[in-house]
Amino acid sequence: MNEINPEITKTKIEDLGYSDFFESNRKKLKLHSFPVARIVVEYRGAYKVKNMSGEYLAKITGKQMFNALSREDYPAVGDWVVISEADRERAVIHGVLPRRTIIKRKYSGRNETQIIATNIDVAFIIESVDRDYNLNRFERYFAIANAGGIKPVIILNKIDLISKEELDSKLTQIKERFNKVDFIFTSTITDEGLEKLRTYITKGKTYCFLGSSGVGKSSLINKLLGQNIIKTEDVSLRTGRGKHATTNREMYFLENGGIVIDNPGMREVGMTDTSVGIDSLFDEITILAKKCRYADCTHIHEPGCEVLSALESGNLDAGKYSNYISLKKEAEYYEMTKQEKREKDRKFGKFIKNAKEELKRHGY
Ligand SMILES: Nc1nc2c(ncn2[C@@H]2O[C@H](COP(=O)(O)OP(=O)(O)O)[C@@H](O)[C@H]2O)c(=O)[nH]1
Ligand SMILES: [Mg+2]
Ligand SMILES: [Zn+2]
Repeated sequence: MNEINPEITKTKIEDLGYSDFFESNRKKLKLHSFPVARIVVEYRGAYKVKNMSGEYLAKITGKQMFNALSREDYPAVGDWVVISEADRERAVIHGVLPRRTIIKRKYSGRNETQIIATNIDVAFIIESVDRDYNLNRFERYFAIANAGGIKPVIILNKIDLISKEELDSKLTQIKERFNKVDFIFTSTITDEGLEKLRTYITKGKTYCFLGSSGVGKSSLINKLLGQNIIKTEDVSLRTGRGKHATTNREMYFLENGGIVIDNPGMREVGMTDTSVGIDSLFDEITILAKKCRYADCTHIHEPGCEVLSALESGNLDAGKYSNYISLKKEAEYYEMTKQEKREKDRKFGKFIKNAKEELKRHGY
């Protein structure tokens, strides 16, 4: 085997998004004898992982090791995992390193969450100016991003479809409602805004594209890649296959060193454990709420409620208020399973302990 210059190795793995955060956890968990790799695609029951040595098709093995207690314990796109190489094309995943950030959502109708992506720096929340445009939807995605500790940035796409006047009015609405969030207006037809989007993306950082299907996520990423690598809606329709039949959640590496993740079909956004996210998102309401007569005011019917009086006097936007209430309700519902979660965490700790013993037995 060739000697690898540690300096070069270090810069290379950082290009994939690796950092001291992951390295110190790898050491802490005594997993430093394993190579690390990043999950770049998630298939049904398998993953594509990438590191300095190349790409591998990887599977989880060892019942004991990956006796996952919930979907959240499984690797997701963006994760750093420890692997062992089976051969030049295949690898075995032994464990997931602790996540720095996470984007997750609730399954519709089920009390379970789905991890969309992990170890993300910025979430681009995309809507298109046509049928998809909805300010409340932005707010829902912000809650998801904020809850995961991720900075959201608005992308409004397909601006070629509307007049300058319509665009100006949307710009005013967005500025008024989300004065603290950055936004970019784009078109993959006229290339407007693409330069601004590019300057947002820096080397070694990971960006997740979120939004309903059809808004142009894949088209935008193709533009960033400089070639049509990802199938967009039209193309897959022409092949006669289902719209999302061939798309997986996948990570792409840009020439400027940025790392982007495309997401297939996001039909709806649900809430996860976002109570913290909601509060930071609606600071305006939180500040008012501090002055409510009752500390446990729900801001729905209580006398002496500052939120309601601001709403009546017109100082608080009605759309913002109703969105706040519905988000809060969803989050509260989700909170009910906290106890269950604690139990799960306890079991997970035990599972890690067993896994380590197993590793030792196998001479790692
Ligand atoms: N007019 C217009 N159409 C676009 C733009 N960006 C994407 N589209 C079209 O919108 C459709 C959906 O795009 P796609 O990238 O597959 O959306 P995704 O589902 O979010 O990945 C395709 O037909 C694209 O050609 C744009 O900026 N302007
Ligand atoms: Mg797509
Ligand atoms: Zn109140």
